Amino acid sequence: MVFGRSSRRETPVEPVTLKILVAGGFGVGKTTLVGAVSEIKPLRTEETLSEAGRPVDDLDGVESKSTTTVAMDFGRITLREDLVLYLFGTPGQDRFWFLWDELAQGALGAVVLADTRRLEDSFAAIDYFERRGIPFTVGVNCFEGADEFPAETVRAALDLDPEVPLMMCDARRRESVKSVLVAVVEHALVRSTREREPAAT
Ligand SMILES: Nc1nc2c(ncn2[C@@H]2O[C@H](COP(=O)(O)OP(=O)(O)OP(=O)(O)O)[C@@H](O)[C@H]2O)c(=O)[nH]1
Ligand SMILES: [Mg+2]
Repeated sequence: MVFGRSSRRETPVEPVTLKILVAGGFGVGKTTLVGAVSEIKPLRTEETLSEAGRPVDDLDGVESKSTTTVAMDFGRITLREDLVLYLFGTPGQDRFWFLWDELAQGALGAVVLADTRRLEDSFAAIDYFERRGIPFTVGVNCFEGADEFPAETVRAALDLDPEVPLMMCDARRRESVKSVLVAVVEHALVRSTREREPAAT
């Protein structure tokens, strides 16, 4: 038959879409991470760091940084044809904390990025997700020039629960970021399955 529609019509797969937050301290690489993996042009809300902001903007370790996120980053990545992640990068500076509750609504999980030169900057993000029971994975962003520490040392310094995954990553590399995102999704799924199972008697 020349005309007519194929009887073997493929039903398009409706992907599951999940919301993931990308959090962590100031200048730890959140905007870079979203930009590295997003398959759409990431939405950014960058403002120039000004001379006036110097007393409050702590640039130790990221001296070359010239802009900062003032609302959020937004990007999208298809992990599998039936699994799409929407990434929401948070602003790193304390003065934007009021935006977090809005951004966290409906999030399946989160990545907390950490920089070993300023680990304490990521404490607040870890506390935030722990308190709200939002599953998260820690990605240690390996900046050049930063001392390398074994994962166990970083884990102890961050006082992480044993079940929280921690991995080394490079926020500029797509494959590296993808592994962190897969870890977040897997961790969140394991946790939600466990919570749904009736407690063993
Ligand atoms: N060497 C190195 N530089 C990085 C890496 N990730 C980010 N950077 C640089 O670090 C700086 C900070 O990155 P951003 O992505 O803006 O950090 P952010 O966490 O979004 O910062 P805020 O939104 O201001 O909190 C930028 O100059 C990046 O180019 C990395 O893995 N290695
Ligand atoms: Mg940013």
